[in-house]
Amino acid sequence: KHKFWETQPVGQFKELGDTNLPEGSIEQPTPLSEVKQEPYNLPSPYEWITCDIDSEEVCTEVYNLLTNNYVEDDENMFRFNYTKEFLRWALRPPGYFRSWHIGVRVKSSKKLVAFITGVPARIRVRDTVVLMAEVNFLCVHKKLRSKRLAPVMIKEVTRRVHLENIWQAAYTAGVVLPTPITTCQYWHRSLNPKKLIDVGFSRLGARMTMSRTIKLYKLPDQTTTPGFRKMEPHDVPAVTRLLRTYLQQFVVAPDFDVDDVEHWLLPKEDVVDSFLVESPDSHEITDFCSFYTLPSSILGSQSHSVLKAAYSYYNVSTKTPLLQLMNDALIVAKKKEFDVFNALDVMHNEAFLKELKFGPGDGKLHYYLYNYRLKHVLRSSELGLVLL
Ligand code: MYA
Ligand code: JJ1
Repeated sequence: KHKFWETQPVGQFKELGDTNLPEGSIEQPTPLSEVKQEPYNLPSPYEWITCDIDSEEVCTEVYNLLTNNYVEDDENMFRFNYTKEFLRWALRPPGYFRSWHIGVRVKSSKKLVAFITGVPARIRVRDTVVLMAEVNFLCVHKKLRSKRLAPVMIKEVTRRVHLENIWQAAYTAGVVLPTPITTCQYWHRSLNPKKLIDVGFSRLGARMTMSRTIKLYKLPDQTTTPGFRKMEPHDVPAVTRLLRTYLQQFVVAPDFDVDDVEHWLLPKEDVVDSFLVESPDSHEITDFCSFYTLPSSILGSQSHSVLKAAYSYYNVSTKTPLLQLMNDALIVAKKKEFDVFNALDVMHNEAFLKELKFGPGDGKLHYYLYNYRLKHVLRSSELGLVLL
């Protein structure tokens, strides 16, 4: 059934429930001299390139490939529309490798037709911090689908990761592959219900009018938590301490240091927003919330072309109730003119989703590890990792 994935060091369906298999690496590292030194063969019309994402021209080509060919919902009504600034942020974290930004071009025309990326990350699994690649943005042009290009791209990124002496990876997908470490549900909180209904993202509920719906989702103009403010550069050490302590409780979570927090959580306009609560009396940083900006193209609407979505990222509550903190996050997202606020049921998110009027979406997100076996499938609330 999975001719490619059956050959890879990932948990297999037939192993599920076999508690004799140990947790940890599935295959051991080989000496770097034994890693294949030359790229995998592509069908002859195509060639590998390493994408220089710093180059405006290359970044535009990647952006155009993804804008026209990346992930869609199951009814093909919306397509992720990552911005160039977002891609640069996602692909250049501390210690990134340019060689992990991989493109495929048509030799004759030089047209970019496929893409896959990795970025390095320290991921803790139970008590062990593992250096991994986070693999994302796998995309094959619509006209080249089902030609088995994806397995070659995955093998090539694996080879280039191995050349850096890294032997594990983390990734997510909307499709079921062998085998998820957990499966998360997407939830959606309407901020601009009229537009969402107009473009088919949501529907008027039973016995609901447009004006009742607008009233239902109304939010105050101002946040309510005293000391709630945007994160600033001088907050990086305090936020790192807060987040590290918080993430300890999850089975799988990133091991963020100050450089990671500076990169991934310091606000970047139209890319990532972060807020914290500074206690008015003690000036302690007690709570934190963040979301990233990922618009979607609206594929068949006369009235609108882009859906502006915020995605819940990392949130920490120690003093402010999580419900109140996330209500403030909704208020700032609404003010910034997001149409919808999305979240997965990871970490403690279940504690606010229903009460803050999020509804379950029709999408699921499966999380995977490459060359690392877990004995049991996790509950989504045991996951402390959000991938972009
Ligand atoms: S998830 C986002 C993926 N992108 C999209 O959904 C965009 C729209 N779709 C496409 O561009 C294509 O449909 C793609 C497949 C490129 C997805 N992850 O070439 P094919 C398997 C992994 O004939 P195509 C993200 O970016 C499929 O099961 N495998 O198919 C994370 C089959 O294998 P098998 C996938 O449709 C990516 C084979 O590919 C996925 O033309 C993480 C068919 O190949 C998928 N999302 O192209 C990648 N979809 O026969 C893994 C299909 O066995 C990283 N397939 O079932 C692993 C870690 C590597 C590093 C390790 C380091 C140590
Ligand atoms: O956005 C998603 N679904 C929306 C739109 C559905 C359009 C028809 N298919 C949705 N809307 C309902 C919202 C409603 C608001 C009021 C309260 C009740 C709910 O459900 C879904 C997620 O739910 N998104 C996708 O399907 C996109 C792909 C998801 C898989 C992503 C793979 C990621 C790649 C990894 O790098």
